[in-house]
Amino acid sequence: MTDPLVLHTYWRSSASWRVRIALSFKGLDWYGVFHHLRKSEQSLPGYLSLNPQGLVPALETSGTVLTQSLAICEYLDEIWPLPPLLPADPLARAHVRAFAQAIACDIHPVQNLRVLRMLRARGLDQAAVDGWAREVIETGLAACARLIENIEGPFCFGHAVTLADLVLVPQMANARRLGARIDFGRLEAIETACMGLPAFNQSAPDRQPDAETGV
Ligand SMILES: N[C@@H](CCC(=O)N[C@@H](CS)C(=O)NCC(=O)O)C(=O)O
Repeated sequence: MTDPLVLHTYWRSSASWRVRIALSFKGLDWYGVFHHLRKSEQSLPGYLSLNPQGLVPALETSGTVLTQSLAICEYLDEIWPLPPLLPADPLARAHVRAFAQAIACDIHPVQNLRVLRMLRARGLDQAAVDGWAREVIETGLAACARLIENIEGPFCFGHAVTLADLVLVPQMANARRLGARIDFGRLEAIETACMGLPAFNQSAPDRQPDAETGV
């Protein structure tokens, strides 16, 4: 595996952040190609030829293009198994995946940029659109907190970082940016523990080369 890993990313994309954490957690070198989502660069023909969905992230590796952040993270975990992103026990793995998918499938897509743009295009004013995003995040994260309420930290599933943490931390940042109520003590404690690790804080949005200030 000698070809470079090329990540198509955007600094504030939470799905891209998941993959940036995974790459860093595995100690992998990569370089980024940046697509400015608010300028709709993800919809330009050149990028659509790589990812017909017009979404970031996408990862170029081994002569192909991988899409979907969770699929990318699991691919990285299979090729570079250490440190692992999933527990060894099948039941524990299923719980971790369920938590990750609760965010990646049931919260994030409903408050994604293109959905919020569609709502505005259909006549909702900005306050109503923001309220939609906040409600989706608050109800979704409250359910996530309950999913792990009986598990001791510091991370979602105990003493080891898992895929669940890679998905939770970027979603917490989205929640804060969109003004959602996130006083879910346990989730915030997990976020703090994760952000104390280089893989999380070095891959954070404001530390990316394409980061903008004041937006
Ligand atoms: N399920 C996809 C979601 C990807 C996604 O929604 N990416 C967002 C940024 S976080 C995006 O590219 N949005 C552009 C748009 O909505 O047009 C994944 O996990 O990779």
